[in-house]
Amino acid sequence: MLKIFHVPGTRSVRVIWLCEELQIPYEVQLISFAPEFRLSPEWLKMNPVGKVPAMTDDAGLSMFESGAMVQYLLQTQGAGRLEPSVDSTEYSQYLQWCWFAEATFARPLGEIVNHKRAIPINEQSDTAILEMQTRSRLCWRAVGDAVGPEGFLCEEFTAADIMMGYSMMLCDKLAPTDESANASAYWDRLKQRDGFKIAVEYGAGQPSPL
Ligand SMILES: N[C@@H](CCC(=O)N[C@@H](CS)C(=O)NCC(=O)O)C(=O)O
Repeated sequence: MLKIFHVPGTRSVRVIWLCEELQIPYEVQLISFAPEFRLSPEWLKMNPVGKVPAMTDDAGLSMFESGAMVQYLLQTQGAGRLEPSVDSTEYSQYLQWCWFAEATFARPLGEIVNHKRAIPINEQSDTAILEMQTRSRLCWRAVGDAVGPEGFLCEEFTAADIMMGYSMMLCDKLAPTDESANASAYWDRLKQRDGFKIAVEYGAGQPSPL
């Protein structure tokens, strides 16, 4: 059985959402986001930099990077679902958006979280937050331009939309904007998916870094 270590509002949402879409059995273990827990020797064995999420199974699997978990589950249990085939013309775009979601879009958003949580608020951090919001909104608009008024990142809904959905959620909270009607409508479409709704319900009401 897969076990997903989860804190509400964090990237484990992606993994739970994917399991729901693919109907992969899993269990969720809620953990604390307190630095004392995340930096404990016990948790550092699960995630060597003290972050969330982590995922294990009964056969010795142990992973700590959300995008890699998504890719691993697709390859081992996806049977071709939720990703275009490697020889399709859209496969390169699929990969690009998966990586963009975490490497480019989530990066300034993560900095906003850090500045709000861990760095004392002063004039410098305010300036940094504004700068990171501008960078995040650029990504929000780029996604809107890519999906158009009714679409997804590929011809159909794929795991790239799950990767991006978490980044859209962060942006909506930390750098909200109505600059792209397409992006706002896309975010509304993602929020309506049952898998997303279930993923964000785990631990709702518990402390969250968002
Ligand atoms: N690239 C990593 C990022 C992990 C990450 O930044 N997790 C956040 C929560 S969503 C965290 O634990 N932040 C705590 C910190 O950076 O101190 C992934 O996708 O799993």
